[in-house]
Amino acid sequence: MNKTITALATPPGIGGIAVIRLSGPEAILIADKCFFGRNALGDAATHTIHYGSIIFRGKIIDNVTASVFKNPHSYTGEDVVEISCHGGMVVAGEIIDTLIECGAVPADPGEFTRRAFLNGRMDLTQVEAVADIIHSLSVPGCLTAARQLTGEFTARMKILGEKLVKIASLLELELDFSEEDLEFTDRNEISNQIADTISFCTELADSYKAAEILRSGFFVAIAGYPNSGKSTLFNTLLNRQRAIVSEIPGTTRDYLEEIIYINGIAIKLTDTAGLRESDNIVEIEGIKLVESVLKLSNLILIINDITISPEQSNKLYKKIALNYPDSKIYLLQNKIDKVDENNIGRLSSGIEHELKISAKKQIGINNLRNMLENEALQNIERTRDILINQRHAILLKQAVSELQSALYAISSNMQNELIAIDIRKAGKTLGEITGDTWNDDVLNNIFSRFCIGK
Ligand SMILES: Nc1nc2c(ncn2[C@@H]2O[C@H](COP(=O)(O)OP(=O)(O)OP(=O)(O)O)[C@@H](O)[C@H]2O)c(=O)[nH]1
Ligand SMILES: [Mg+2]
Repeated sequence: MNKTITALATPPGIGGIAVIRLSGPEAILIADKCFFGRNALGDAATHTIHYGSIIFRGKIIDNVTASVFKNPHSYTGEDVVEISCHGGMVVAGEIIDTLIECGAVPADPGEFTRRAFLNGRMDLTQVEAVADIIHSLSVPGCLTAARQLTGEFTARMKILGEKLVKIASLLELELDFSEEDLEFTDRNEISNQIADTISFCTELADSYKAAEILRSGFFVAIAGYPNSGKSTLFNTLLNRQRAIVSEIPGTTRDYLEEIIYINGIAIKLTDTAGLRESDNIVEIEGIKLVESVLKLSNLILIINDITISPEQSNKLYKKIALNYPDSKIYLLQNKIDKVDENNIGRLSSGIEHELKISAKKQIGINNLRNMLENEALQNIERTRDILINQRHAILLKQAVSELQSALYAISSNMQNELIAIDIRKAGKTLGEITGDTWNDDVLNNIFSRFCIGK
């Protein structure tokens, strides 16, 4: 039998109230050992709230409310009692200790949600949506995860899986009746349906990058030669003096990361060390780190000091464009406050994506913010209402390769049973996304992202 688990469900610390969760076959029995209200919780109807005191060994710990949810209509599918007590560092801890003395055990991270999955209250994509909501950094990310919680993604995967099973069954049926006069399913029709499924799955798998932007933010790196004004721009976009700025080239050594929000979209900004040939060991290390930052960036801003020359960074721009073909790159002509206004229009690098700014005097910064927002939005648009994660993307790609091998089998006139095997494999792979089939490793991996009490 499952043990009855307990944990704090709200963040620890000072707050109005704290909520303690208790779930398992003995949840109500254990709560009744220390909760004293007008009636015992054992007599309470499901989905009701009761006022009372937590009293243990003659000592009153707090006045609380207890909510009762009886199985199977609870978050975990088990009997659940949620105790709301006064917030703070002490009371909730005392109540949890009491519940443990009365027979509960401390919950592991994500154990409530894990039980919800094992009891069929949620499928795996919904479990993952819960984690995404908790960790969400941006409004659109949170809303997309919330939509996933309704089970829409699972429903779509189920329809796809059923379609594949139907095709496989048709092929196998032909095999059984091949001696008789059965009308053969049109191979072209089957190939078309498989090809449709392949393009749907590929598109979904490709939206993984966009989903990651919603999860963790749009990654923007600020790079360029020393002294071009990278740290000044970083501070300007952050609205505070976060990075050290100086007229000495090579000021920034480590990279600095901060998140800014533009209309609810999280943008992770990274200021990096100036790129140049150097024999200073610390600086060389800093320059190596820049490469690791650029690799992860969705967008790279190359800052050029226009007072030196508008074309000074062109070589750097081209090199970065070549090395990081997946990232969009903008050239920012900085320090335009130092240029004669009549000349600004004529000065250009000739590079298509170019903006003129003064990081120090805050000229052109609104333009830059709008550009960042538009670029982030363009990338996010590809999420198609579903937050694909790495696990989904790997399975989708696996299904695609299984379906491609089915297509190959059809085009080479292989036997039906061989074609059907590949199609069934793909169906099973899609089933793993929703958790029709799963193993402990998969679950442990998913729940490692959860906190205790969820
Ligand atoms: N006039 C003017 N000066 C600027 C502007 N942006 C930066 N500066 C100056 O340029 C110098 C270098 O600025 P930083 O922001 O430290 O440059 P950086 O690119 O971070 O330099 P490193 O970290 O050394 O690579 C400082 O003296 C800044 O005040 C600008 O828009 N206009
Ligand atoms: Mg700097």
